[in-house]
Amino acid sequence: EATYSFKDIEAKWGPVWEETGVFAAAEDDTRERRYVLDMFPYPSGDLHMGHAEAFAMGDVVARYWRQCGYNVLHPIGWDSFGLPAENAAIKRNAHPAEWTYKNIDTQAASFKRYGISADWSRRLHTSDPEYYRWTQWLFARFYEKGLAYRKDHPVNWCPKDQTVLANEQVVDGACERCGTPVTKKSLNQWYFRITEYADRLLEDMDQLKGHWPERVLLMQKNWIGRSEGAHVEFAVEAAEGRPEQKVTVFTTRPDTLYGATFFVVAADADLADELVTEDRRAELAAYQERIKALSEIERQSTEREKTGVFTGRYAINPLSGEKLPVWAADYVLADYGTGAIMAVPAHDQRDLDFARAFDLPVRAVVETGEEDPAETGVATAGEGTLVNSGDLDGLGKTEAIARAVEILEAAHTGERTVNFRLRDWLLSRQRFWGTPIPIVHCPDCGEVPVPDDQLPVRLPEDMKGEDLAPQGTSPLAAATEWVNTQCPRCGGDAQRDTDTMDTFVDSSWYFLRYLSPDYTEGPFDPEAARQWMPVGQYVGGVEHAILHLLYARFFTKVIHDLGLLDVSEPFAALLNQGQVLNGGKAMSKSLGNGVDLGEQLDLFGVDAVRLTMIFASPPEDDVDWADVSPSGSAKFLARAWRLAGDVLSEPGTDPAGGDAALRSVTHRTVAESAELLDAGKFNVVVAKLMELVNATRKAIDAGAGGADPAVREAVEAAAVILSLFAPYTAEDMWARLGHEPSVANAGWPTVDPRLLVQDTVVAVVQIKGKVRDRLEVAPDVSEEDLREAALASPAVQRILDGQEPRKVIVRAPKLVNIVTG
Ligand code: ANZ
Ligand code: ZN
Repeated sequence: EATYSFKDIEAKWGPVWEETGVFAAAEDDTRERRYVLDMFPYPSGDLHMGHAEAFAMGDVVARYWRQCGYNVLHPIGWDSFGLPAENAAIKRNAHPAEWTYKNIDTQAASFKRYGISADWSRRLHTSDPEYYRWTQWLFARFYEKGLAYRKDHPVNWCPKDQTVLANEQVVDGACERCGTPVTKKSLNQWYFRITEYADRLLEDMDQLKGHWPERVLLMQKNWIGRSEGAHVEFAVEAAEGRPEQKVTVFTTRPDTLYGATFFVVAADADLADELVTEDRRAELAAYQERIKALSEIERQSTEREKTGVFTGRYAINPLSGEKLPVWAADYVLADYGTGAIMAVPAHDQRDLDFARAFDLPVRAVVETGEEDPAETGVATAGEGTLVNSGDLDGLGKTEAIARAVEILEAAHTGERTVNFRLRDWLLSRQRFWGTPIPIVHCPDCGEVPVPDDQLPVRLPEDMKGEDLAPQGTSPLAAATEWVNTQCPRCGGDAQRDTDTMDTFVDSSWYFLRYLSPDYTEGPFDPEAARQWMPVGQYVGGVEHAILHLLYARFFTKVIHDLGLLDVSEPFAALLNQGQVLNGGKAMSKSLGNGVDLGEQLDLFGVDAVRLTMIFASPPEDDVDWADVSPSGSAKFLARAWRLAGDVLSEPGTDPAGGDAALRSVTHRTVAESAELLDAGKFNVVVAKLMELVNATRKAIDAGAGGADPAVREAVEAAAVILSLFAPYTAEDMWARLGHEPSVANAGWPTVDPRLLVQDTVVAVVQIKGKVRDRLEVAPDVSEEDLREAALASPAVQRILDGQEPRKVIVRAPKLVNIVTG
């Protein structure tokens, strides 16, 4: 008897797959195309357990679709620009490319060992000049459309990393990477005008409903943060030599205008400095100094005591004509809405807290039936009837909003508007290892894009170690030879832009480059995109729920608008796989609970690790490695593999006439597995497969013997289903069954519907020991279902006559005994 050795079969089949290129997508129009994509990895060290989980999931889909006969595209590549490479290079006095490409090689070897059915011929790295040439080309198109622009802006600045951080890279006021408290700094930065696409990014989520996780859609929606409301213009009265000035506020509640009792501008906005009277300027400056140290979270915290300073000015309410004192405070944010608000303390909690802190009046204008906010300190935000509000009196909230807007519009002091929480995408990074921004600054011509035929603007190759150390400006600024260039427009002396792009730019379009990785006329071949897009299944971690996915959706829409792409949503379906934990906690260096993937593979084999990942839980749930049993998986694989050695009939033997019970199990397993795979319940498929393997072993031992053609049918089906989870074992079974490689293209077994009909058994229902009904049920009916069926029986109900049974004893599938009285 041959014995199962994962080492032997891994060594045998890996090279065969590599040489025959079985997983390459074909230029084949006879089959429907499907695109399966895993979020590409960042090359930090070797693959880890998280990669193993995510890529096992994506591979199930790719392999399943291949078995179903689709022409499957399942590419692989690396997101290879970024800070860790740069930091490693500084430490080792090397060029970041060295570290990056060494790690990529390590990971690529591990992916091959892991048996990922990837099309290696399309491999890409975002740090290759052939790739970033097109990232720059796309930037140029964005620039032409006014979607890439520069502005001075206070930015989040990490004093330790000496770099600008996007809002989302600031966690609780600290740098996401190093934990240093973030400060503000004003810099001239590049932005993408993603806000122009806010509405479409929101609306098009309708296409994704039901195909993307609900919570991801919700996170995107909140991030975009659409608010309907109005702009209302207030005139701030002239004071001590200062002219009258119009200031607009954004409000979602124009119905509450008569309840405004004061006015607040963001203390750190220029507007505060413009408005403040001379005698109060020093006080404002001191206040501004104090709030600089606070994070946005702290500023908006409802726990914190409200702070602020009076500006000495008054604003006139455009509806009531009332004079409202203008304050500067930190709870109003400079970069949301207009940076100024009308404060309605009766109906807005933040305003009420402020009013109580500074003894400002509180006037309710919506009668909600709740207690007086001035007394309770709790603002009333609910529906109600307008009071104390002139023409609005007696109206409900919705009508009052409409009426208020009408009045304001007629008087040209306001209008309906929509405001978004989404900000433009800050893409400049003052770092070296990224895509250079393809712009030249000319003293005469200003900003000049580098012409397409001069792309890529390559990174200098002679910088390393300390050259890359963060200085506040980009390290590229010190590369004089690189920086000094000729203006593409006038030929005069000019300088290159020294910022590089946020690596999220690189990853916003990589899924398009895979379609035609060698294409030289553009970032991708539009014809290939017509054939392959959108991605049919995208797989990756929920940590990318907001930014990466939003940016990729934005890029897709812009590229669509450029006329290069039919679709305007890149990912038709999304799966967020769970995390791999150990002992109920995420693996981490500090907890010392890391599990080394390589060691697991050495111990149990690739297939056992992959099968364990899949079997442990539904794909979107976490897997606790402390609770799973790769050795159990390995035993199961050996059991399945041995079956292939017991098959005595020839390939192609007609299974008709074989063991009927086994055939029924086989066909039901195949049919149910297909349904479960379509529904993403991969773990249940493994359970079904285990049952099939057990049933087959039983059938062989019970007398059918290995010559029974139903046994071959069962083992072949098992090998095909197993190929989704344990490709090496399945491939070897397939060979032992007398077939040519690869099992990956064997084709999903055809189901004979006649064999799906399950036998039924008769369950007897007794009441107080007397037989009252007989029910036809499935042999594997659950106790619960049988109990329910028995109690629902008309015969039983007639006798019970509304009485609650005292006890129901269920012995599935044969007997239900109901005890009454
Ligand atoms: C008056 C009012 C009365 C408001 C009321 C609310 C309730 P969302 O829904 O998040 O868009 N606001 C506007 N700009 C702000 C800023 N820069 N910083 C802090 N708060 C700001 O919130 C819109 C509401 O938040 C606006 O409507 C404004 O307060 C406040 F009973 O205006 B409201
Ligand atoms: Zn010029």
